[in-house]
Amino acid sequence: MTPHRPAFRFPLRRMAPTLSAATMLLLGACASAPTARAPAPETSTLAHAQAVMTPASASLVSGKLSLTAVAGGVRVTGELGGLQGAGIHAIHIHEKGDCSAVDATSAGGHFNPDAQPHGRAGQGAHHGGDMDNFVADAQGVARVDVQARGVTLGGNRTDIVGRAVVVHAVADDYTTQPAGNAGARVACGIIKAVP
Ligand SMILES: [Cu+2]
Ligand SMILES: [Zn+2]
Repeated sequence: MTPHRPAFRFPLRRMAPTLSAATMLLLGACASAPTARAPAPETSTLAHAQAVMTPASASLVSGKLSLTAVAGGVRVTGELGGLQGAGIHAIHIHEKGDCSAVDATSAGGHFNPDAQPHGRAGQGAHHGGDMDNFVADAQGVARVDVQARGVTLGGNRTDIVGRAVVVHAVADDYTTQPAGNAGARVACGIIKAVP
């Protein structure tokens, strides 16, 4: 009789493709797409600019506004006259420095360097050109002191020099897209650097 060779059976270790927990974590991290990076904030390279406001849409609104670079944006101050008595009015920075159209539509829409919805400056998402409403007195005179946030005097992407300030017939509701339902454009002025 032939000696029976014992058949040593080595159990086949099933090498299941088990990945270590650490590897899984790494894979997971790589799988999730990186979140869109916000563009780098710019700083103003100019201290001052001004906008001489002239009537639009057959209004009598005019005046001179001073623009000053401040932390986080640009402050707009000055006096406007010729408004139709007491009332609340929208004021924005529009994308094009072109006030040639009689209704100032040539100034384009609100300056919006960060591709945001229309809103209220400093409160949630808003255009770079969005600013708070101002109030006119019974004589139709208004002292403006508002601020745009996320824009600069000089710089590159967020520069507002060469764009336009536009005043509207009624108040901005800070909500309606794309421009706050602020009515006709009653004054327009191109933003120019002050030497
Ligand atoms: Cu406007
Ligand atoms: Zn806006």
